[in-house]
Amino acid sequence: MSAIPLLMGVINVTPDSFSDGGTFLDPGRAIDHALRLVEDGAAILDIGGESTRPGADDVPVETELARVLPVVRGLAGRTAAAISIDTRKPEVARVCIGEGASIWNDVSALQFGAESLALAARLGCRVVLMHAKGGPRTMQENPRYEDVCVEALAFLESRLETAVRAGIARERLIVDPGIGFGKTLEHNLELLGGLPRFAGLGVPLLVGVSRKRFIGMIGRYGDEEPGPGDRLGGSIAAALAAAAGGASLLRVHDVSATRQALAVAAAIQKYRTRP
Ligand code: HH2
Repeated sequence: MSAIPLLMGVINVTPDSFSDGGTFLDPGRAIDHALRLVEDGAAILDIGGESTRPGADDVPVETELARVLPVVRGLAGRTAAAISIDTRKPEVARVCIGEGASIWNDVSALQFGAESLALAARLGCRVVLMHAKGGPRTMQENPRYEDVCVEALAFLESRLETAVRAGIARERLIVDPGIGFGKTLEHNLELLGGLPRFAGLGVPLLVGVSRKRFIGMIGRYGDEEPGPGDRLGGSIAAALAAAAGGASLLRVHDVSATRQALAVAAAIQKYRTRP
């Protein structure tokens, strides 16, 4: 692990997110939670109004905006943390960036909206380009790859090139291998094990493993697969592995516990001796 990664705290303003759906649908609660995540150590707040869990239904623009906009407005100017809007929709990104968000986190890598590339170039915001195979509705239906790392790398390289050609400065771009987006347990592990290869893309690497299903699958003890709220230990283990693999940003629900684990791992690393 070199530098400690920055933490992006997750705020899902949705009724149906896989781990915290319904908890922060009230804007006041979402804002309080976001400010708490900043106190806990989040450098970025990622606000989402549409669940991208496998099988999730699409949400109309107006509904998504009605969920996220009061939260973006309520946080703008009240926190030193950067505000990120987690959306595939250019209409939602445009309004939220205008109201104080500075990062567009797009799980479709600016492919969902016909005008997304041009809009991101015009807005001058930072952009997260994430790899996914298929959309949320169908992505977990038997995803297949020859080699998931090679495919994700080629996709991200091509999206970076397309984004730069569209006028988005390379310094503004961040990539993400999209853990859990059209991937089996093994694909997720291959990506996490292969993270050092993503350094070759030459832009910061964001990784989101927090509370995801693959952690429940590995963490099964007896008959029960731990649910999203019982995946903290595995989420931290995966976050440490991602940091060791070169991630410079980690998207997490549990900011305080992750920050502490990263700090301890980094402190020990400084004293590591060779046999
Ligand atoms: N994961 C989720 C949502 N957005 N964005 C990036 N860049 N990387 C990720 O891994 C990622 C993401 C899914 O997690 P969550 O927001 O907790 O759930 P839901 O999509 O059900 O709201």
